[in-house]
Amino acid sequence: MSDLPDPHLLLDVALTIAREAGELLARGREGTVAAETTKSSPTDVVTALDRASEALVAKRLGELRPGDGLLGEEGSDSAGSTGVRWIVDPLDGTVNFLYRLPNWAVSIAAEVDGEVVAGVVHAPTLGATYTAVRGGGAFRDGTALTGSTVTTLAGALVATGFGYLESSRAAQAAVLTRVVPRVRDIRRMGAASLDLCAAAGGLVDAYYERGLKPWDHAAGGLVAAEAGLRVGGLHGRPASEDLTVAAPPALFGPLTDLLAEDPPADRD
Ligand code: LIP
Repeated sequence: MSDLPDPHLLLDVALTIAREAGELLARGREGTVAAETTKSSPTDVVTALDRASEALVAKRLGELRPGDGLLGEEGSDSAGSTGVRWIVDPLDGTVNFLYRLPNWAVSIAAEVDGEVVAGVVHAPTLGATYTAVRGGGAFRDGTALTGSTVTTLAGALVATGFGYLESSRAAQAAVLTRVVPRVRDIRRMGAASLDLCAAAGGLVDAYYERGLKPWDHAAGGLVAAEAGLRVGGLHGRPASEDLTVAAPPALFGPLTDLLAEDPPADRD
């Protein structure tokens, strides 16, 4: 696959499509939105707009990047034949969207030969668009991002999240009872892609969550890494469903040590 595309070109494609999907969602949000069906639990809802957004993204990728693969939260799963695969959360923060809270986004990442090389997290209601290209830095609406410089857990404002299964939430709450006394405070904002971008922009000092799927962290993880944060899991592993942590290098070790105190029994 000698003629792999320039990541900046992939970013342009992701930006164009994220804006179109964001517009469809923002317009749809003006009307009545209801849960159409559920997935892993009664509170893990899917709206018609989650599906419409993914359908739009799939159609446009087919037009602009024929032959590329696609992995989407709402079921798209094709390997493609070009060496490029798109990893898409068509509406991250679905529950926020349902409750008319502003913290939701379209998250689109381009992966080349298994490595994420470009990502966009577009949040119309927040008026924010985060972008990154591997080795090219991270930006919010064109302004370069550098993460937090906080070096102690006690001084760290930490974002996190919880799954949709009761058993996972119970285990995550048990971890939280250990984390809260050891950090400055916790923020629960409801969309992993935006939590990772908030850490990239220093709106929080660090983020961790168990149970994330690739579409939850692919684009936001690149934004956080390109802003200078260390992004990964336990024991040197990459970010995954077991654990996703984004933190300044000085905080990454202490935070993962704190999280490693609890066996990862809490997967969705
Ligand atoms: C959400 C994640 C969030 C997590 C929620 C949910 P969704 O994704 O972004 O971090 O805490 O449980 O998984 O379902 O809105 O695409």
